[in-house]
Amino acid sequence: MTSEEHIERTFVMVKPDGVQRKLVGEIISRLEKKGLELRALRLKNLDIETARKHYEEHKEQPFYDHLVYYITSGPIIVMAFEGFNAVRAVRQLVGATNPIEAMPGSLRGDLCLEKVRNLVHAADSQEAAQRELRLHFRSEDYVTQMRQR
Ligand code: FUP
Repeated sequence: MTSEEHIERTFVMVKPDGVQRKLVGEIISRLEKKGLELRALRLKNLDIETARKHYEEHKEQPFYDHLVYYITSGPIIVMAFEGFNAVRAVRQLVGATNPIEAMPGSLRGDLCLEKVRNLVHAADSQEAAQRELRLHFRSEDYVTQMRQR
């Protein structure tokens, strides 16, 4: 293990198109097969206020209102995954923002076509991961240990 490799937690969301297309299992499966561990998971509808906070960094962008509208349009899955360099590992598995540019083999590269309906959101830095995990989870949502038999 080098100094750059450490266990971290990241935030992942299956967007409304992923839930609607029944790709939740496929998405979780690919992340788990990579070796990442699921620590928290909820199926929910995002309220507008939380959606606005989630996409705060884009609030000056012309597509901001559409992003908020879309992400609140149907159920989503929010997840916390843990593992070595989890932020970068998940971003690699998710692929580029525009699915046309996402590499084949990545989730977006293999499974979607449109920029807004691009299946998955994943935190792009450790700071973003911390912020997004705090926004979507409470401390009691995390499960870290198997119960002793
Ligand atoms: P990503 O981190 O890959 O999810 O992408 P960004 O945080 O840059 O963008 C967040 C969302 O905004 C994307 F999922 C899609 C949408 N978006 C647009 O609709 N148009 C753009 O030009 C850029 C992003």
